[in-house]
Amino acid sequence: MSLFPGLSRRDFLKTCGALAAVIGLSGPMAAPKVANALQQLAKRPAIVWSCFQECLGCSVNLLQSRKPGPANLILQQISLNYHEAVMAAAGSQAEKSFRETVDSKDFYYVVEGGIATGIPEACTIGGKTAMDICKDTYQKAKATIAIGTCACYGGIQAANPNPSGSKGVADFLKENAGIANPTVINSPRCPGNADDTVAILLYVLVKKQLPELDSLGRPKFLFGQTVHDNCERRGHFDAGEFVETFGDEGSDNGWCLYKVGCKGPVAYAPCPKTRWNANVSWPVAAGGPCIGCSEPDFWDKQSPFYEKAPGIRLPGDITPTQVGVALGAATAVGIGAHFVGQAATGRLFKGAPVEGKEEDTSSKEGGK
Ligand code: FSX
Ligand code: SF4
Ligand code: F3S
Repeated sequence: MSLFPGLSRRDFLKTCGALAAVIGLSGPMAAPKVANALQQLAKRPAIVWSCFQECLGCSVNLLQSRKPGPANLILQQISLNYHEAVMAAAGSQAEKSFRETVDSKDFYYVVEGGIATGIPEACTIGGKTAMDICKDTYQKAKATIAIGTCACYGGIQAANPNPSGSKGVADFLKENAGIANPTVINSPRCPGNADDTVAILLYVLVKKQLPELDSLGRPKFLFGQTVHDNCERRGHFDAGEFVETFGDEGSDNGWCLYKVGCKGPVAYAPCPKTRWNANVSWPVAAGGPCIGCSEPDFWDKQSPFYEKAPGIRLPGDITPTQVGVALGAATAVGIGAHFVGQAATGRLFKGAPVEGKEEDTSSKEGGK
């Protein structure tokens, strides 16, 4: 009997092939390797999923995953032991499942939403604040993934003036929970993309190590390039062909949206490659500019959303190609410098450290 009900062997292998490519495996044995790894999992990995300050869009994206598709495939292979919004259990039953799973220390932790640090009572579950839940659960997890820009960097709750003191998980752990060098795998975008999250989980499960992260905690295999790098309208940017106002001739021709606010040149995300809604489309393809939702503080720093990004010169100043080269070089230097800094301080490739000191994670699945 198939391990994956409703999925033919052919579709299963096809999906495994797509997943293999995303996590950087190639060659004829890549798909069988992923398929084998999934089938050989001794038991379904347990997931604890916390929902803090957010809009639930990240969960909705997971729940609406297509079939067959990466998220749907992995959903059949994990045990979602606790998820406030979608679990069947409630009240003390739900709390029991949460406690048992967390105390087992044999689980992966997914956080959706920011942490209210200024007004901790602004976000409580079962009488405990998000701060207490997140700190305790992080310390017991095999690895922690922050899904969505809210969990990564605070998101909309953290927009100026940030009344509740909302922060992303890593900043909260560092600045409010006394954990010097937390390891949190950030999977931003607003909402978080389920395919990204399952790709990260798969990477950890198949490769038995954490992915290489950029300076903002994002896996480089997913977030290593800008939207602009892979945009289907990039040829028009290079040719100096821009939409000047929505609805003009350039709009009809599918020209570049930079002048009407596209932040693709500064947004690190795989949107043009993996797209959204079962690969159907993504913001720029649909005619709207990228608003840089993969970046910290995008509500404040990338707005106004329909005005061009400051600091990038266009044809007439220097050539578009030079713009791309200059921008790429600047951002690459930024990432490189932070990455070296992280490696030097030993923050990369570590499992969840215990408070105050880094734990030896060599025996942990997901550690290195
Ligand atoms: Fe945040 Fe998730 Fe934005 Fe919403 O729940 S990343 S507000 S669209 O989707 O956390
Ligand atoms: Fe695409 Fe935006 Fe870059 Fe234009 S500015 S090429 S629309 S990502
Ligand atoms: Fe966000 Fe831009 Fe992608 S707005 S979803 S990073 S195209």
